[in-house]
Amino acid sequence: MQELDQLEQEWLAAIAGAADLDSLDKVRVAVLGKKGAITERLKSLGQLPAEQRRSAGAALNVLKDTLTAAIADRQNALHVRALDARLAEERVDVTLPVRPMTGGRLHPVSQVTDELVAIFADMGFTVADGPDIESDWNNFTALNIPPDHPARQMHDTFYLPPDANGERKVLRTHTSPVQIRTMMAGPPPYRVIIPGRTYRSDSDMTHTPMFHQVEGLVIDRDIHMGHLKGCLLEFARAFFEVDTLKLRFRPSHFPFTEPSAEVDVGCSRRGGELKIGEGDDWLEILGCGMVHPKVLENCGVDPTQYQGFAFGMGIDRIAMLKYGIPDLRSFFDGDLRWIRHYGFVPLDLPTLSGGLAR
Ligand code: 2NL
Repeated sequence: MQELDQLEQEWLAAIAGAADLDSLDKVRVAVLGKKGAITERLKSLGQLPAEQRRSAGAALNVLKDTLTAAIADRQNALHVRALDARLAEERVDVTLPVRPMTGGRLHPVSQVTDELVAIFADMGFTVADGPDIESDWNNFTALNIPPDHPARQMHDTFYLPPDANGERKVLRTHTSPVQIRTMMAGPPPYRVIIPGRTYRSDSDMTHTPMFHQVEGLVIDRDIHMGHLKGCLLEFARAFFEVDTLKLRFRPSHFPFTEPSAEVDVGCSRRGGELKIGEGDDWLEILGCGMVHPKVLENCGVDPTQYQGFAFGMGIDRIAMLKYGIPDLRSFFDGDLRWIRHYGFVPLDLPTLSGGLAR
């Protein structure tokens, strides 16, 4: 008994002295574990004479309960202490003022992408994205561009080396494969826009091998070309910030839409200065059309029940038009003086209520 009292004092001291959860666990194993001191003593009770066995067993069990409770208490205390330490270390003073913005600027492509998202989100669109490296099927075949179609050569595609199955992946030539993925992933209705990087093997004054596109897709029962015109007119007026801006739809052709149209904005070029939204000149900004029934079919959408429109435009091009940037290739030079001149302050987020750009 004397011996147990002494052990109790020693072990309680060890528990109280454990500085962290790891050392506390070592004490627990040494005392209560499979080969722990209490466990071994309980096992050896059988060797005692019967008259001592009962009282010795009772005393050991009391000690075991005391130590178990002490360990649990200590564990709690250490948990709280660890949490307090973490909270103190990770404290953030949310009342601190924002660090003054001196250096960084948003690229006009990022700015215009944010503006597009703000405008279309306000109309109820969601934003989708997908990989830059695509299957031939998602990029061409599903879009009614079969293997021998001349559009494939027109696209000047970057092909990757064939994989083990002989499949040649491509750098997407437009963001349409993301619409294909969207339609394959679940049932209509769809109302999405997809801004992103696109690639074509083309490089001159007005083309870069990597460029940016935004495409939109609206599919539901009873969607018609009137919706297409209304949607794009609202977009163009919000984007160019001219309430009276006019659009002109010209018949065109794309393999994935029928009918198809190219869209011009009204503009003036008086005195060599381009002004968008006034005057009686026209400037092409995008292509669009009613989604071809074959494209819907390819994606498992029943064209007798659902139809709708799609559109696509070059983000780099509309950024140049809106912000008067003369040279496309300057977008990708990484010139600090250029980004200081044409860039945007990151904290001025484009919103419809607060203004798209300041
Ligand atoms: C342009 C023209 C366009 C589309 C893109 C599209 C996507 C699907 C189905 C049908 Cl999944 N159409 N996209 C439609 C018409 C025109 O882009 O000039 N882009 C720069």
